Amino acid sequence: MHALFDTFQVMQKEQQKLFNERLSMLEENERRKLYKRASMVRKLSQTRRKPQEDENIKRAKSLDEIVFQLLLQEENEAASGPATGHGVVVWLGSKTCQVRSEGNIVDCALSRLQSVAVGDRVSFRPHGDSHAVLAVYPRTTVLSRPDVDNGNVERVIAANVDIVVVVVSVVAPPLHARIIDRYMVAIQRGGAKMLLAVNKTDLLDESTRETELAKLDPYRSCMSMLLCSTTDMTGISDLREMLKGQTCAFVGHSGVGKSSLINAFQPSLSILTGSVSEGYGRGTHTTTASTLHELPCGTRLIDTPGVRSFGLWDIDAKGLAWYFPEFEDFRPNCKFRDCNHTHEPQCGVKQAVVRGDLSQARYDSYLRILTLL
Ligand SMILES: Nc1nc2c(ncn2[C@@H]2O[C@H](COP(=O)(O)OP(=O)(O)O)[C@@H](O)[C@H]2O)c(=O)[nH]1
Ligand SMILES: [Mg+2]
Ligand SMILES: [Zn+2]
Repeated sequence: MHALFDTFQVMQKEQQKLFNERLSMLEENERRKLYKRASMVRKLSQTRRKPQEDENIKRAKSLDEIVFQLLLQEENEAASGPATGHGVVVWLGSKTCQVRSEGNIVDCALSRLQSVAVGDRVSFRPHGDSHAVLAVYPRTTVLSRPDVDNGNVERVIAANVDIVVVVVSVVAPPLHARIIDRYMVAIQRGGAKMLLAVNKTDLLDESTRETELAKLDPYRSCMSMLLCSTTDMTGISDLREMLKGQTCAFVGHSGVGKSSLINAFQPSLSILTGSVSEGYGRGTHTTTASTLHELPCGTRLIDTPGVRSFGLWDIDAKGLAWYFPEFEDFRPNCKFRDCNHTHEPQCGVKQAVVRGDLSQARYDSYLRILTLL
């Protein structure tokens, strides 16, 4: 039996058990073939950025994931027959999802073991009075966070996204810059690009403008940033241009204007926003389920529910600095090759912070995240 699960946190316990069982039923050479196929699938799909030191650990983990997917796919096909269609998941409920396939919306039921995210490419076939998802194809990028109730389970917020638009607002709600650092780590880990959209700039006046926008100074040099407002349409045409033809997820705290921005893009969508009841009959004030909207121009926008906080998935203390790209220039000046930039003497990063070449706020963020890992 393979020594599989030391680093295997991605699947839930139940899935791990099932996976072990299935794998032990296979002959050694079948098992080898399956792993070979999985490694080819991964080569074709994986472009995620990873810290170099962690390469081996991460590799083993995601290969098992792919093997598990292949096993499930084979079983599903053996039980019910080959796929009748393919498409992209555009809406996800608790036991069902909607798949857009050749212009139609197909309702699919999900089994307990299937982990599907908005943006996933899937195959399906008719099953009972609905459809069943057969295979979830390997993801090119993900935006993940730990499950709020069970931190050992990965929650994929969106899959196969080119650009994640992190939306923050000024004044109401006031700018919370800390969440930007956390998103920036998770987005790089998952392989997408990042754009920071600073919304509600119409609320800034002479007295608040300078102090509010100064909070963003640490980010100007390390990410793309756009000031915008859905009230006076500042920045909307630039945003449209930057996101053209791409698949984009809008993320951030509640009330910052994610749904409003998507509406500003394409008013005919008329997504409900703000204090109006939205979602599926729950009477809440905000977006309750992620939804992918495909615009006539081909751009795909994923609206996501607001978050209270944003935890980090599968980031370890040793690799964290890799996700602070501006540290990289100063790393060669560290005395120790494996410097964590904390207590070590002769640390190039700390020296750069003291000289003012690196932002104190970003370095503080690094230390704060480090203590939580
Ligand atoms: N003043 C102002 N209000 C905005 C702007 N964008 C959105 N809002 C308001 O902010 C509230 C929350 O917007 P919503 O799009 O639902 O935020 P979400 O929770 O991030 O999706 C609503 O009342 C919107 O009308 C903006 O640019 N300026
Ligand atoms: Mg919303
Ligand atoms: Zn250092």
